[in-house]
Amino acid sequence: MNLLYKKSFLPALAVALLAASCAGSGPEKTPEQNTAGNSQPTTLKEAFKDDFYIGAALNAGQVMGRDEKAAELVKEQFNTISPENVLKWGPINPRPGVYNFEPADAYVEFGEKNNMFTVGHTLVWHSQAPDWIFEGANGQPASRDTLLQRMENHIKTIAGRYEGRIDGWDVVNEALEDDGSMRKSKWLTLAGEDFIEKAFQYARVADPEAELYYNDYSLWKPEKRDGAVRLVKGLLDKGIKVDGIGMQGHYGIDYPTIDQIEASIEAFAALGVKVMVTELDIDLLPNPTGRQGADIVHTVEAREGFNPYAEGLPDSVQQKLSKRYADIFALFHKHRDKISRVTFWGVADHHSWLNNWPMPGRTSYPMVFDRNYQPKPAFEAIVEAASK
Ligand code: 9MR
Repeated sequence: MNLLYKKSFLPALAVALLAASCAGSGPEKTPEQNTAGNSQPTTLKEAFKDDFYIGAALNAGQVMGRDEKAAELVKEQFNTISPENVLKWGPINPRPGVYNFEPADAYVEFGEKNNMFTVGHTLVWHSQAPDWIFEGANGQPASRDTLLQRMENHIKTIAGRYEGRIDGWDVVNEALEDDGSMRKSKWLTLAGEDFIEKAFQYARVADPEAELYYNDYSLWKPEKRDGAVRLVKGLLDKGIKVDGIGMQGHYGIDYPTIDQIEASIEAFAALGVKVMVTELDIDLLPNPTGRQGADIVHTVEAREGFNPYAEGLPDSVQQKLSKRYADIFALFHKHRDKISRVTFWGVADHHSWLNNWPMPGRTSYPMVFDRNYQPKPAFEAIVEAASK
């Protein structure tokens, strides 16, 4: 895949080529030249530069100068970013007419300044969507027309504000149930199934150049994979342009299988759209929901029982994590002709949402950088996977 199509890379490329022709050396550090003095690249973006974009989701503090260490690490390691929360409907437009653009503006500027492929997440979602969107007059639910009008206005306002500056939008997020049927969200029940095509149409108008994606979790599940294929094929058949499918990638240490992930990469690529891994992390902690129902567990006793690595990660588990990341990245590397981007959902371990889900206050280790912003053994394992 050619990573140089992004407009803003072109001037950088010209400068790099000019420098190379003057100095007689390549534009980037080559594997032979890296500072560690060995033959492995020292950054993820270098390791995968011929394969796909590689990135991280950033929080508000990281783009607003409150976590310089994370910001530096991101600049060093990644060439694409996603906004963890700042562009979602609730944070950016909590009440009618009230907009909180500052963190989102800072996010987009961060991407622009650092020549990164800048993702927008997300325009239409059932979660982090304030109640007022779905309310009509006199406490009644909003009518279909009102709801679609609000959606159009939202997409026009947000995608329009960043037109030409956001490279790809998660237009619709998580519209499917795990069995592949449409999620019974307020979007579906109040507006009808075509809310999805409307969202894509409005987004295309608001920013004609941006790539537009459908994004969801557990897309490795066969029924949900089929549901996503049906959904996106249906849109494409109607002439609605969908540029890619985002497989979120919130994986466990022992699920899904590599074959399950591979089957989804292949099924989505067969539709002729880009495949992206958009929210990658690997949860090492026991999941209480399997044993105690779906409720979040709040008692200290219960949390202690489910927080086994509060004092640190044993080597044996660290190695398991490395092996798991190695296997997953070997798969991504194998399918680099289909995958356009891989994005971690966070930067270092302490930033991850998995410290607070499905119960608050645990110590989680899902990323490849530790709480001191240092690469974990999984980092080396990933770099190694790129070289095979
Ligand atoms: O990481 C996000 C967390 O900070 C928010 O509280 C949460 C709200 O629902 O959303 C998290 O990000 C989600 C993403 O936007 C969509 N896919 C699932 C992610 C993890 O919940």
